[in-house]
Formats: sequence, C-alpha cells, structure tokens
Amino acid sequence: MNEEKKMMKLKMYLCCNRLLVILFFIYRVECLPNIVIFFADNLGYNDVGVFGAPSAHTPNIDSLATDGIKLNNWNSAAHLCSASRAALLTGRYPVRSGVYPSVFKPDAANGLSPEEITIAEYLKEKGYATSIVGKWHLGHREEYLPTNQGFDEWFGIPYHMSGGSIDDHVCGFDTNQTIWLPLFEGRRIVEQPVDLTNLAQRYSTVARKFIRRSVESEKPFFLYFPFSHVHQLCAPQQASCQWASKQFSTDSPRANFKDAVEEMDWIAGQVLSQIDELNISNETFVLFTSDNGPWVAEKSCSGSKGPFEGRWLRDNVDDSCTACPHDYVPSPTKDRPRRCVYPGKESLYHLDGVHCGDDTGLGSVWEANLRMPALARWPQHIPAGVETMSMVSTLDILPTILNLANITASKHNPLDGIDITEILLQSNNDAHNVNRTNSNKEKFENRILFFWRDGFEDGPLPPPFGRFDVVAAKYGNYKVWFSTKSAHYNDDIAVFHDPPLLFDVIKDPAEAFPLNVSDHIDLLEDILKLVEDHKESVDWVTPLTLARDPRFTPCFDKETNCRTPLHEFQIDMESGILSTD
Ligand SMILES: [Ca+2]
Ligand SMILES: [Ca+2]
Repeated sequence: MNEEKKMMKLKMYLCCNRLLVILFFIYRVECLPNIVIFFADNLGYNDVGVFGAPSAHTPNIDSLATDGIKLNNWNSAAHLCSASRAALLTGRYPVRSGVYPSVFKPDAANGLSPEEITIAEYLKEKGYATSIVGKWHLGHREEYLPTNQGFDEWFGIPYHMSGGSIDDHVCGFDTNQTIWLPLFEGRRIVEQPVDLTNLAQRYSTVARKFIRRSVESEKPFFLYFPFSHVHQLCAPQQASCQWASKQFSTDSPRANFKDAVEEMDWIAGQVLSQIDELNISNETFVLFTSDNGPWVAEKSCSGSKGPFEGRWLRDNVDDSCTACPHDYVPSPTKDRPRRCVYPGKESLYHLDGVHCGDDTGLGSVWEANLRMPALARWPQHIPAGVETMSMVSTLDILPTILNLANITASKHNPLDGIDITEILLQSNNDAHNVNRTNSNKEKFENRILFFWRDGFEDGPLPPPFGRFDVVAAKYGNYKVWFSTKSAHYNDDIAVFHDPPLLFDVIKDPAEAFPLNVSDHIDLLEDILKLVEDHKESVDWVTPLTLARDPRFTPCFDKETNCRTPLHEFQIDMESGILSTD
C-alpha cells in the first residue's frame, strides 16, 4: 500500500471513530458516514432468506442481519412504486409532493417536483458524492431526471420493467413497437431496448466503480441503489415475465422469480464486497428494504405474501371478482371462472387470474403490501445480530440520514418521517429506560402511520382512481381500516367501514379477526383525531401522475424505431468504464 493510501485510511479511521476524535481533539470533528440504500422492487416480506424465503438463496442480503439489525416491523410508505420512491427520497407522504394516484407511466408528462428536496440534494450540499444505480421512476423528462435531484450520476432505467418492450417481449400498450425500455446514463439514453442478459453485471460494475472513485477522492458517498429487480416484465408472455442475466437464468433463456431474487442478492454482494475490500465497512451505513409488496395477480412471477394473507378481504369479497395479471382482463367461462385474456389476442394469450380477495399485495394497503423486509448494517455502530419490532417506515430514511450526516431539514418541506437512529443503533432499546428523553419516548410510542389509496367508485379523479384518501392507519399494534378493497385496479368496490375495522396486526398478521370496536373506544377516538389532523395538514397539489403524452416517451432515435444496436454500447468489465462508439 502506498503512503498516500495509508494516510487516507488513517484519516478515515480517525474521522469515523467518534470516541477517538472526542478524546484526542476534545471537540467533535464532524463524521460523515458513507450511505448505501438498497431498494428492491415489488419484493415481499419473506422473499429474502433471513425473512423466511422458502427457495431463494440470498446469503449476501442475509449477511446484513448477521452483521447488523433485522427490522421486523418496517412499513412501506405507499402502495405503488413512484409514490414509495418519492416518500423515501423526500421523507414526506407522496400526497404532499403530488406523486399520486398512480405511477409515472412511460409517457408521463411530469415527475417529482424539483421543489422537493431529496436525500441526494441534502447530502450533495454537505459534500457527498452521490450516485443512483437502477430504477428511478420519478419522471423522465430532462428536468425530472435524477441529475436534477441531487445525483451526480445515474445508470439505470427510468421506470418499471413492464414499462416498455425488450426484444421478443412486446408490451400490450405499445404493439406499434415504439416504446422500447431504455437505459440511461446521466441524461442520455445509451441503450434501447435495454439488454437484460448482462444488466446485473453492469449495475454492479458501475456501483463498485463509484464507490472506489469516491474513496479515492476522499469524499463521503451516497449510493442509492433502487434495483430493477424483481419487477415483472410486461405481458403477454406471462410464462416468462421474470428476468435475470444468463448467469442466473436456471430455465435458460428465461428466469423465474427465484432467479431474479438471487441475481439481486448477487449484486448486493458485489457492492458489499467492494465496501469490505476498501476497508470502509465501519464508516458505511447500509440499508436494504423494498418499495412495496408482491404483485399478487402475477402469480408465480411475483413474490410471496408470507403470513400477511389479508384473510378478512378474501372472506368478504364477491367470489365473481377476478384479479388479472398486467394488461389482461377478466373473461370468465363456465369452466374457467378465473379466465383472463389479453385484449385483441384472446385466442393466443389466456390464463387464470386470482380471486380479488387474494389480491392483497401491490396496489392495496393490506399488510402484504406494507410490511417490508428490512435490514441495516453499520459495524461498530449498529450491534450485530439484533432484531427489533419497533414500527418504522420508509418515510424515516431521510430524517435518519440527515441526523447521521448532521444536517438540519429545510423548514420549507416539513417531514412526515422521524429519525430512527436510536432504534437502528439500539442505543435506547428498553422502552422504560429512564435515560430516554420524554420527546423521544413520545415520538416512538405515539407513532402513527397513514396509508393512502385511490380506487373509489366516485371522487374528483378520473376513473378508476376516484378519490385519494387515507384508507387505513397503524398505531402501535393496531391497524384501523376506513375503507377496504383489494388492489386498486380491481373491480371490487371499496367498502366504507363505520365504525372502522380494527385489527391487532402483530398478533393477527393475516388480518383475519377484527377486534370488538366497543372494547377500544378511546383508542379509536385518538386515531380518528390523528387521521383528521393529518388530512387537514395536507396542502393538496395537482396529482402529477395523470398527465400523459406520447411525445414524452423516452426514445432517442426515431429513425430506428427507438432501438440502439447493442454493439454501440461497450463496457469494460475490468475498469467499469462505459462508452458508446
Ligand atoms: Ca414496486
Ligand atoms: Ca429538488
């Protein structure tokens, strides 16, 4: 090791060992940990080994539990991709930023408002190097790209994996073959359609290179890694709606759900090993979670609901209601009551959907779409091998990172999340610890989470959205439901509950047995007041996801029907350098 590198390591060690710094320098020298956020797409609670996955082998993600904390009561902030990402990056309910009621489609006119302050913007201001590798899904017109929201660089796809065609896999909404799934580098489309046979390897190479470069330039870094995995590809080839590189496709040339999970785990392992190889593990905070739960109607192409069955709904929804995979519509026959067909190609593509009462993952706010696998590692700060049942949320990521980086939040964008550093560090594990400050005790014990959803029969928004409203809230062990429905796109009508449905979702994670409301009158009154206050606190802004126009579909070469010959895109696997000829 040369002298320069030795000195750099010594500096980092001194910087990030707070105790040493305090002892030697008396005053606090600012310590800025590196931050890595892994954010899976549509991954359910027990799709990861350490959370009980029955088949997928995920040693790298599992290692975060061995080396850090397993968060057993982590809640997604929203029922869909774009909204969940907006919540993560802003620490605010998406209704405040206008990222509702749907997701940003490939022809979306808007994106997350530049007025919103993202984690990347806060950290960049503090001197961090910032990078996003993977799926953005917060707008793809130039003004909405990650590079205009605090990220120095971006390598990834602009929206969901079903948002465009790949070779031999044409989406229902683009049968004219003009919406090929693009791959971005910074502000440029560098490949279209994206080549999925080596995307994982390229993601890994780009992320590892960013980490090395940041360390070499002695900058703390923020790596936001929203995986494209394990979101399904588009219909109609339902039998091949998952994907992975050749290396991970056991059913060559196609992959199944397990392959996709294992490839994602491999990428996480590549990033973690780069951190370990550079000997910066103790200075790097790593968090893993998912944006929302399984897309249940996609059946074997989606993950598992685990213990979160949503049984009350299954027992109460009309049996004739069928939930179909993406782009398919119900077309029941006497012999096949759950038959779904692909519009326009009924004879070619037909399959069986599921009962709407089972469709309690993505698009709903049943527990399967709220409770996310979550793990965090930060050696010498977070104790190894601990678990917590404290109720936390994706909304908490931003306030916690601001605390770790000693940043004060802007008064202009009030936060909904709370700083959960003491839960992560287990620094005040005992709820009755006398040293816990009153404000913190109140902060955790009175925690309430609100869950918004569209899908009402009537309301100011165009069908099928109707109204966007708080349909459920969680307070301690309890969850109250004001309006039940399966995933928002299904035909079952939202059912209004007065008095609300009440579950103890810790004792009854399947939401099978409603509690007797008359035994919990005071609790309900408290919750109703908090919900009312929360709804009143929202300054309604225009719902940003509705405006669409084909002109905004990312497509850089109209003459070739938006397709880039793959040989024009090169990556040096050794150096990680990307280039286009
Ligand atoms: Ca998602
Ligand atoms: Ca901004």
